[in-house]
Amino acid sequence: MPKFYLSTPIYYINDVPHIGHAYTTIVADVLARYHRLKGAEVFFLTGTDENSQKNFEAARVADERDLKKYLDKMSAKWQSTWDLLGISNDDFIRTTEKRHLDAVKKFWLKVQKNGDIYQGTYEGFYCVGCEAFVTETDLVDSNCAIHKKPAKKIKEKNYFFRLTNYRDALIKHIADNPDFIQPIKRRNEIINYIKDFMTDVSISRQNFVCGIPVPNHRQQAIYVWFDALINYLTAIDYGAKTIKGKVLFKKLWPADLQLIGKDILKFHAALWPAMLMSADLPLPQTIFAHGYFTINGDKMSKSLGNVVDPVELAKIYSNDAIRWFLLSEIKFGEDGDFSLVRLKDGYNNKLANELGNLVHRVLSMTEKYCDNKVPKFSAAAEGLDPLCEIDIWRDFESAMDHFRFDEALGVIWKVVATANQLIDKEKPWDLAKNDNTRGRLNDLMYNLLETLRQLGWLLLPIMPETAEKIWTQLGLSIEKEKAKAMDKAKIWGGLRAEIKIIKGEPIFPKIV
Ligand code: ME8
Repeated sequence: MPKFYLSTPIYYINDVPHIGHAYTTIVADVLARYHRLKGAEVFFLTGTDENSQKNFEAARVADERDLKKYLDKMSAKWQSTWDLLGISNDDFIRTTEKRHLDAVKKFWLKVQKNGDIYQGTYEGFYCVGCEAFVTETDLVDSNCAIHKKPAKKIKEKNYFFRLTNYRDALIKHIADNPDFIQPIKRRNEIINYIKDFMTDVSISRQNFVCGIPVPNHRQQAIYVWFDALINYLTAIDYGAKTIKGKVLFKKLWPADLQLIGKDILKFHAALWPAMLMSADLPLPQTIFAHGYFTINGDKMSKSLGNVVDPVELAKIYSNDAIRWFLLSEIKFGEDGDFSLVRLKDGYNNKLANELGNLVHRVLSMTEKYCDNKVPKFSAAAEGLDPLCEIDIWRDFESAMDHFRFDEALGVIWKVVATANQLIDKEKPWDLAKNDNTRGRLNDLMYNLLETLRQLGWLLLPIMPETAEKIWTQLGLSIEKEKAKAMDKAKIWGGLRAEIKIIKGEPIFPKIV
């Protein structure tokens, strides 16, 4: 069985998740479900980045003196958000866990042994918002250009990582492995950075209140990014001393896909692979940096009061509607805009009027014209060709395999539109009036019902709750249907005649 190890970034917990964090996590969930369908053993990781100054300051603002208590509370909030959104992660890593401390220690000692860590003095700026050492070119009037807050000037003795040792090896790896950094524009961006701007980086902070201590030098704490990146190894037991731990690591590493936003490209596409090279570990297959989106044209920010809470939104529209909107609205990899007006319009037009209405009308007609049962199918009559044929599946899988989720949804909606048109053309209400056309009516209805079953399969990774609702209304057992291998399930004709349908409420009720 092939394996598929994918991860999201681990998020800072100085605040609760917003729709931007949900975006990355939802896309990861879609891919995890898709690869499970294809029969892979999937390991889907997300979690929280906790040893950061940002979190420490947020705890103080929240008047929480006990940092651990604050971190426990916030991390639980993130995990519960993903639960409410139906995210199917296999593990949730916290960087304050013992397993992570062990992994970081092991990793540091290995890199140190390989000669890539040295002591030096860092003199320059640090932006707490970015949790990064920044240069004067990143500042506008002494403020960080992104966070609009003053960067702190610091001068301290700390440890450095010989990132520049890996300049040539990184360039070569990126050139030899076109899928390594995606999309292309991010690959070009990172090549420029590695060639022209990359320097050695400071990887510890002096006398620090939070952070994992440098092995054998407790006055220094490991820089939060050096610590955080290692989470991808920790979760598969890199730090474990037992044989069992080594099995998981051997099976799953290197990761197949690491999803990130473009804001953290440099850390993942330069520092991280260099760290892995230094620790004699293979590099992930693909690092995909998606774009950033704005809210109604503005950057999402607390001060603008436009931070969108994904859970509140899902309460109104449903989890699947949010998933559908994010994937169809924003071309994956590009920047985009999230508009509540477009969400509502899209929901009513595409989900309620097109998909929802197709399901409801087909089941209503089955109730009315076919005695509430799936009719027998005689033979493919002229003009009633299967709507989900090989080409549909091929186009769908090709879109999914290349991260083109908007196109994958386009394929699904092509089936929905064709089915709706077929009903309008064939007019089952007329076919039902005449005994001579009974056979054609049955063929038509079978065709439409089988299309719904297959739509369930196409929708399963992207809109899993909708897929299950469709199957339930078709009278299918969700468990039995899911237990089928995808290759078998997509063969036309899998719906058995005579099963009783269970028509329910419209799956996407209109929202006014
Ligand atoms: O950077 N549009 O955590 P973070 C799209 N802890 N995606 C967005 C977004 C937006 N407007 N806003 C946030 C960190 N994201 C580190 C990561 S990993 C070893 C350490 C998503 O809480 C996107 O995935 O700041 C981005 O990369 C991530 O949230 C940043 O999360």
